[in-house]
Amino acid sequence: MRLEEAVGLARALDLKVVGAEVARFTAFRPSTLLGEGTVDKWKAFIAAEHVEVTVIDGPLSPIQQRNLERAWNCKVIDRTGLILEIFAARARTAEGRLQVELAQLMYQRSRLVRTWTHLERQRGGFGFLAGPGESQLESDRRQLGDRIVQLKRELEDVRRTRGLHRKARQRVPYPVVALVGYTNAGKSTLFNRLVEGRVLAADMLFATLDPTMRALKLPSGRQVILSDTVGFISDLPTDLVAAFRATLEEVQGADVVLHVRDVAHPDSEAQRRDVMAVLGDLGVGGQAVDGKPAQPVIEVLNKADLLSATERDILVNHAARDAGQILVSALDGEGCDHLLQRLDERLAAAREVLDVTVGPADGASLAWLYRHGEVLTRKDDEKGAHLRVSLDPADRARFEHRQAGRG
Ligand SMILES: Nc1nc2c(ncn2[C@@H]2O[C@H](COP(=O)(O)OP(=O)(O)O)[C@@H](O)[C@H]2O)c(=O)[nH]1
Ligand SMILES: [Mg+2]
Repeated sequence: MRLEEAVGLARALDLKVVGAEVARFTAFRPSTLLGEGTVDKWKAFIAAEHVEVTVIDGPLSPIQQRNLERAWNCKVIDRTGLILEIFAARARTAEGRLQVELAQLMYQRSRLVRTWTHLERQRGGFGFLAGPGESQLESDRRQLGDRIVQLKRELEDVRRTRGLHRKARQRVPYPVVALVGYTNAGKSTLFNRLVEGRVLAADMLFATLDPTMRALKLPSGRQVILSDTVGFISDLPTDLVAAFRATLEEVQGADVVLHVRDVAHPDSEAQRRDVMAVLGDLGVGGQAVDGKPAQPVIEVLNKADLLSATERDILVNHAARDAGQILVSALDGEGCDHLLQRLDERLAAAREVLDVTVGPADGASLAWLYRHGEVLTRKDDEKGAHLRVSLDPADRARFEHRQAGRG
């Protein structure tokens, strides 16, 4: 399972995985971590397959990393390095990006320190032997330190102005549906399955900007943006927790959250609790925050195709009694149409009814309301059109923002 997760993480970075194996080692090797036989075996494989990156799913010291890179003649990264790469590629908000950069710098700094201690030990503590190597490290370390201080300051600024994110959200033209869940739960497979054949022209915009966002049309004709997120990772190194949470910040702005679960996974229940706890901390799902109702969370019970008949019956029964759960298989498509319908219902249920007057000269606003909402009643007079409309909360906020911009 752990190996599968590591492969999943590598795939999240769009790396093509050509080989994966659990290495057992009997003795601790400070120089290369792995035993000589293992290093040689992989050296042949790496050369034959033209491997460009090797991931060691555990911590590597800088020395071990360098020695393995030399032995294998390819880039070698460890678990923390890999996770940081994923976060860096996926952080979307300003805060997320800063938080990830901060974690990266701290990681680099810890490695510099370790290299330095190592050199010092070799020198046996004779200060006068300090060579150019040391001063280079010293200055690298100082530069990193300066940048870290600066980043922390920027982060505070960003946090102070966090309310501005809401404005950014109002600019998104459709309700946002975010996929969350553990790595390997099947988020990306479901993402691709759901958008299959339903990609919109407007999607071109997102396709070029960001492959993890897609516009799609629900059965009712309602358009939404589906957003894949960074997955939860088991045994996340503690230094990376803040960076991980920052990558989930976009979920706070979502209109509906799809919590994708691998129900065939032995730790499925524990994973569910982890995800719900973190979402709760972020103010997603559960109770209303600041008078704003928390967005609905739909639990997507994925990998139905892997269940035994008995397990399946149990979950089918559960899901039948709970509108918040749906059994699907992203792999064979089972339940996916049902899921899209459920999404439609959730978005419709959240609709708000409001009364607005649109001036006679404001044809654009009128057209906007007809396009995004459902006009329930309309009366026209010399002041303009008086409408009663039902709108998604997200659209209502966008409409108000739009009107404020005009006023
Ligand atoms: N059997 C089965 N495998 C699935 C299903 N959904 C995803 N997978 C597999 O699970 C692995 C992880 O899927 P992926 O979508 O990358 O997970 P993510 O990390 O949550 O994005 C891949 O090997 C998928 O082929 C499913 O419904 N059934
Ligand atoms: Mg994925």
